[in-house]
Amino acid sequence: MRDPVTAYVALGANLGDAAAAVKDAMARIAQIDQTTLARASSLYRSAPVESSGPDYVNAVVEIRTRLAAPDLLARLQAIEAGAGRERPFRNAPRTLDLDLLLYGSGRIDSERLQVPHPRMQQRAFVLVPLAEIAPGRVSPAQLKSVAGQSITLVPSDPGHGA
Ligand code: A4P
Ligand code: MG
Repeated sequence: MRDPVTAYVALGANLGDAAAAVKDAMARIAQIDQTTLARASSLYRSAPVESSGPDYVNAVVEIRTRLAAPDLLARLQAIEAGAGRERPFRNAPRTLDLDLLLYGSGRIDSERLQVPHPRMQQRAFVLVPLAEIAPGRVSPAQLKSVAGQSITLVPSDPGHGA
């Protein structure tokens, strides 16, 4: 059996109850076989970047998984489908988007999967939550380069154990 790999998954949603969709997705990621949820960032709100519709809710989770990266992607896509994700066009508003950001120190460049995620360095909605849970993975210079993009913490609701 392969050793567990530390991986990071970005979560995003901007249709319906986006915060609930992101929290529910975190719970589903924790249930993926051969995988444990190690850390979850706070929830953040950000304006759509190269996309449309309402503000997004974004977060990042750290997992440890024994699944190979393509198998992990398949599990993530099944969770997206279960959340009612439709794909009318690229970057369409979405009920749930799960992107594999990092898979250990691996580099993957296949048609279906590119890791590290090719657009993560340009996006505050990825780098800010990633820096919260994995500060060693994001440099101050990288954070500074996206500082012009507005992103705010979603107030947590203590009544619901958040
Ligand atoms: N794919 C390749 N590499 C990966 C990877 N590392 N993780 C392939 C996940 N999937 C990967 O993705 C299309 C195909 O990318 C998949 O079939 C998979 O084989 P998709 O989720 O179906 O399509 P998409 O969401 O339109 O593309 P993608 O790449 O997820 O979009 P982006 O570039 O990530 O942008 N603004 C804010 N504020 N917050 C957001 O969360 N998200 C996007 C999505 C745009 N603007 C946003 C946000
Ligand atoms: Mg995606």
